[in-house]
Amino acid sequence: MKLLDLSLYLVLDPDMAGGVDPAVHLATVAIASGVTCLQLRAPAWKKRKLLTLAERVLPICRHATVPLIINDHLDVAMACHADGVHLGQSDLPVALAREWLGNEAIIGLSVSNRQQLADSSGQGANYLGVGPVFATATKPDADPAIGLDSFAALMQSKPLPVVAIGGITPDTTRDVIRAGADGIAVVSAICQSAHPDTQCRLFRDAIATGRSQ
Ligand code: TZP
Repeated sequence: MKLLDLSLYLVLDPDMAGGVDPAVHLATVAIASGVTCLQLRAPAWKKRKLLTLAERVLPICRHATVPLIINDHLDVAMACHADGVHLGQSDLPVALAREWLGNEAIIGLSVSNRQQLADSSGQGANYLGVGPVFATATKPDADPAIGLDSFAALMQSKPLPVVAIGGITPDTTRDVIRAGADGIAVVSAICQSAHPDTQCRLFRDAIATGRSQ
């Protein structure tokens, strides 16, 4: 597997970014500003359009050695030779993704409660996305927010590296890292920002502060 640095994990929503061209631009800016892992997540898009975007973003990621992960769609991940796939609890099983993508692929799994966290062990994922930590409008069908204290309690028995997701901003990043997250995954706070470069740097600073405390 490629080196997996979960520190600042951008979940790029191309609709939020303004479409295909703005999404490609955002990927470039975000990677130049400290994003360490990039996921494409376009729940409303047809696969062909997602594949087209992925094929444009992949060389940008490769140039910076930042892994490109595709949300949900194993076939799109395979078609564009992405570095991996991120799966939800109701997507195809991790074991199948591992079989199809091979040992080198990065496979992430979403987890939103203690039972799912315990069950995630041994499935073959490389990392977990745990959330929503805070309330978020980005995923209307998300489970209720876990809250910082319960998130910290979950981190006591994490079986794999964890990115925290859901409502995370530069202001809350330090606490989430101190609670035990290896990194943070962000959609709206970067995709809707008028200054994504500055925003990414604020996130990086907050991550560093959280780790130093
Ligand atoms: N999974 C759990 S919460 C969430 C996903 C994809 C959305 C997070 O988006 P935001 O805008 O960073 O709160």
